[in-house]
Amino acid sequence: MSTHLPEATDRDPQETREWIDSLESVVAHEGPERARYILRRVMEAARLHRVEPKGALVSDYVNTIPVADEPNFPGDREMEKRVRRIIRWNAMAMVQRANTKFPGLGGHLSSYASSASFYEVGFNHFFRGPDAEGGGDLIFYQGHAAPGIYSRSFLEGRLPIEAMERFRREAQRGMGLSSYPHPRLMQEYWQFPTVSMGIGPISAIYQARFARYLQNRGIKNTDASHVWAFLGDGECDEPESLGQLSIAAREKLDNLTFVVNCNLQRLDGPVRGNGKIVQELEGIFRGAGWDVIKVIWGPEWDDILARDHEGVLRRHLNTVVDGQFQRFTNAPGAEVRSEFFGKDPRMLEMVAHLSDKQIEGLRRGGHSYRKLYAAFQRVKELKGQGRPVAILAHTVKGWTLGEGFEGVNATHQKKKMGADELKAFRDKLNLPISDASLKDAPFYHPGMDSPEVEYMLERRRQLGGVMPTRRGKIQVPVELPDDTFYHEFHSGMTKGEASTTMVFSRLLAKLIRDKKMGKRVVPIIPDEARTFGMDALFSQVGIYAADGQLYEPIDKGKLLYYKESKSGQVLEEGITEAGAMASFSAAATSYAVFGEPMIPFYIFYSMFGFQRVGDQIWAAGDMLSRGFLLGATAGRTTLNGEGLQHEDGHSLLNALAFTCIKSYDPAFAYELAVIIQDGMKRMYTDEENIFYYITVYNEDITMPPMPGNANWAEKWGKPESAELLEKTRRGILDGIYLYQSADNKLSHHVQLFGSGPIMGRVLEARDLLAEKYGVSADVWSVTSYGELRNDALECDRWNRLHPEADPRTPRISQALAGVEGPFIAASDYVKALPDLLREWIPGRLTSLGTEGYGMSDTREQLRRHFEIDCETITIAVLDTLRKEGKVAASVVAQAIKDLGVDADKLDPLHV
Ligand SMILES: Cc1ncc(C[n+]2csc(CCOP(=O)(O)OP(=O)(O)O)c2C)c(N)n1
Ligand SMILES: [Mg+2]
Repeated sequence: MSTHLPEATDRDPQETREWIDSLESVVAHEGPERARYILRRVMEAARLHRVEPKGALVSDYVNTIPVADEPNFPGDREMEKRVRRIIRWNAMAMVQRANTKFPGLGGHLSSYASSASFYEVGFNHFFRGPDAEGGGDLIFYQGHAAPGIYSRSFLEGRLPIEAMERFRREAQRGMGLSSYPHPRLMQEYWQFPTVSMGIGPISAIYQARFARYLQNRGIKNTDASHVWAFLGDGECDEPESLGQLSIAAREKLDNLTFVVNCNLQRLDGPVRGNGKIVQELEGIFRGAGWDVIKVIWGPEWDDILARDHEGVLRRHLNTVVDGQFQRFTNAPGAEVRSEFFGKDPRMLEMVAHLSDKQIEGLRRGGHSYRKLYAAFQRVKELKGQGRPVAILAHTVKGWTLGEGFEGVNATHQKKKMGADELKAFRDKLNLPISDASLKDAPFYHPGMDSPEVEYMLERRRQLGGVMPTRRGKIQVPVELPDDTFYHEFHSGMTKGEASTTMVFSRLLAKLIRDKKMGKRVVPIIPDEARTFGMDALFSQVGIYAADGQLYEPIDKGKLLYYKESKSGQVLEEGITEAGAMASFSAAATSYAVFGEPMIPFYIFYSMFGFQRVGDQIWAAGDMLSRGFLLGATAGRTTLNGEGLQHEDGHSLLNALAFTCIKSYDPAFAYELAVIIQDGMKRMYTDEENIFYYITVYNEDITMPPMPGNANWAEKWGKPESAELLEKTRRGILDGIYLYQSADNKLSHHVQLFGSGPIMGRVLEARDLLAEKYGVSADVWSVTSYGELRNDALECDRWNRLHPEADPRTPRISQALAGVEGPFIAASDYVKALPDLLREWIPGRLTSLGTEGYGMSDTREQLRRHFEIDCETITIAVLDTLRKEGKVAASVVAQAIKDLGVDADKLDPLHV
């Protein structure tokens, strides 16, 4: 990556010098524009001859902004320094005090210490607060820097000292401060969770894009709002950090800035000991189409670099690897002089006028207010150019914390300072904290009427208010469609078939067309719309494309053509579940971030949800997302030909661990409609901080009418029943309802649970059991094992803690009160799901499901393999009755034979 060419390899230095002299002469006499023009022409010629230099994306290891172009710093430098010092102290104190009183609580000193100046320049001069036009800027704070952000709020009078004392002690609700930015825990403070490395950066990109989406669709003017994402250089190792950079450039997101804290260290040691992380990142960002502003050296270097007429120092800076720079962090000036500058007598000459102490004081750029201000100001100037910007700021990890911290490999993990370190730190910061109290590392607040606090508050007033600030509630009511809107989905089909995916697609299209809330619907699809039969949406509402459509689509003229449009509604994300998930989070938190509630429906291959982007889903929960995740092509055997990397039989089990997610596995159209209708009400009217995961399948079935309604009554020759209709609705939402009871009880009677498409196999087994084996069955539709379990857990816990009160009865127990077992449950998901309810099932439970990797084959073969087809369910029922002592083993053995099931077939668990 380095552009460095060693002088030793120059065959003709005289000739080289002449070329350089000509260039310098053009710069001096005709200006930089002309020089740039000539260079571009020369490069064109070089390309023609195939001799263009490699690595041209990387510039020298010096500041991008020349000294001459640095603006004057407009703030009160001394005042801001004092503010910064107080914040630095308190950021240290909160970690120090927490760990002194409660060893093991943890926290970080070094990350904020290295990045304090970034934030302070931002807060005092750039970050626009919530009252600013467009709702202000959106800031992704580096997770481990949280103590510094709290300390600023403390100074501003937003956080009382009691809160500062409760860093990382949140069990007493409403009192403590969360370890990292967690909106879930501090709902009026943090906006974006950033601590799982990589999730902040990718979220920031899609947040900036979503701002444009709202703008281009005419929903909100977000033009003035800027997204700032602060991340670590180590964090850039994560694929999520850099993997989507190109979309930011493609979408011309000049409302987005990454500020990378390049302290050259991660947790264990150097980020690129043998390389140069800043240079590597510069190449990556530029290659992806970003502008890069490097802030490498502090002002102390200006004069030295100005003496580097031959470029010898620059070449040296280009070659010294990060591990070596790290070593110089704490080295005495004399050593830096001899080991660094001493590599060439010309470099020694450049620093000959400096004392060793002055050499020791040569700062890195990321600690210079002036240099950072210039970089941030340049970002502002670049707005309108259509490019996102990355500021790569060179810093020292643990800066100002003393020798035990600065640049040492263990610095990330150090939670406490020793007595001498505290004293040295206090002296360095020049704070009025007495020697006697030093050991306690007391918080320091100069008073709300002190000039420091008045200054910082005035700066914030000018910039639109204090930050971070999160709006917790929906400000614009969402008018949801009434019951009649859903009736068509409740009525079932008399002929033809549909899959739940098709039903969902129709429901979504109808929601989009709704006059009142339709515009708030955000369909998100990662290159899979055709798979899900949703491509009609492309022409109906258009695919969002910031540039509109610059070409004539190949299918133009057809009814369903590929329509891209600036006001398009569909987010067709391409093949990036991570990107799509980031879009989901942006849309799902728009109610809080932009004050515009949006309703995302993100539909994806269910296999590529929880297990692929699970951590992002977790973060979406942290962010208090509201919306719908649709796990399509669901079911281990229903998606049949695709094999073990596609066929999902466990995402519903994954979903259970995400307690803010309501997960459902509907079998029928009306179940799906009931769940979505209720979900929208809960999230957008009742303001519950939940979101949904619903599995939808691609197996076509004839959708039945909803028990209780007119079509149902007609079909079964029964009276219409509003009561039954409501009971069914409630049951669907609770997780279980009686779908069909047996007309007549036969010699044996069982209860069958079915979910998703396996409900069809359960119904077949019911018929076979009645016909051949004298077994009758009631059939229950289980729409959510997860919901039932969570409710049961909640009741049990409440009862345990209120032993003298009337006990609460779990919904599963209410539904099955007086029902006699045994119970046999089957779904296209793992047996572990029904097993989770075992404790509350009033009788013997046999769980059937799809543990195992699976394979590709027809649905019939796969269902036989996993033992969830009609015959294997029948055998399981008979065997359950055998265990109950109701049928003989020989009956089961005979059934195995008669039904053609191979008793010695492969156990699916082992495939
Ligand atoms: C996904 C993930 N993996 C691992 C960690 C643990 N971790 C926390 S901070 C850190 C090092 C961070 O280094 P860097 O990004 O360079 O930040 P800085 O040096 O500014 O502290 C690691 C590995 C994490 N938070 N998230
Ligand atoms: Mg780092």
